[in-house]
Amino acid sequence: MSIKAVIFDLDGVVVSTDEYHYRAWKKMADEEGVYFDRSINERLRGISRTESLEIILEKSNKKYSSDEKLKMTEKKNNIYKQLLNELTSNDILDGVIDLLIYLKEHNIKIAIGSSSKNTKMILSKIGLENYFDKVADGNEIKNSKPDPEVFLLAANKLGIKAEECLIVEDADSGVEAALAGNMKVLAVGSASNNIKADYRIKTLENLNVFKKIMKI
Ligand code: B16
Ligand code: MG
Repeated sequence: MSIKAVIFDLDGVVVSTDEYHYRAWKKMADEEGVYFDRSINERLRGISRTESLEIILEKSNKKYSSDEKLKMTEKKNNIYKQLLNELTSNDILDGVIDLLIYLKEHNIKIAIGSSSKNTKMILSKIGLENYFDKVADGNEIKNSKPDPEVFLLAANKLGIKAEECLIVEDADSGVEAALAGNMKVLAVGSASNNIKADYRIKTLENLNVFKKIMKI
């Protein structure tokens, strides 16, 4: 089966917002007196905001009400959005633009499949708001990665069968989601050692990898 569409995760694949997520959660956790570090942060890749908070609160003995939890996710998101003010096209990760141009030249459809509810704002800040054929994000789904919902939604919007899509992911939860959706998956960055992925690569700078996968 040949690949007709590539669906990109956003945070950690197209743009380096993952560091901003870390800094925002860290500030929120410090203010609440909850322990948080970079290894816990790694578990949050691809996971929704509310589920991320539950993982962070595993380190706390205190019981929080749903109202308190809502306030904590709001606080984190406000800090995160403030940090995103600094975001420009310079934050697009190496190799991404060349790859998108290459795929468009070869009539491969491109989409975003992200758990983030800030997807549209981020795409606008980095100047790619009109670049993708379709965008599926955290505002449109009930179940975040490792559930395949966001990727299946993106494929559906593109009108391409799941098995004809290649997912590009930096999170183990996203690799699981792609496989659960019967899609091919290329793991990059933090997920590049994930042996469950069909393909693995450290960064997106090498177009030859795509030439082989896509047979174009
Ligand atoms: P937000 P992705 C995910 O985006 C991030 O990896 C994850 O760390 C974050 O918690 C999630 O989006 C929700 O983000 O708080 O902006 O709605 O990697 O699926 O593009
Ligand atoms: Mg990601």
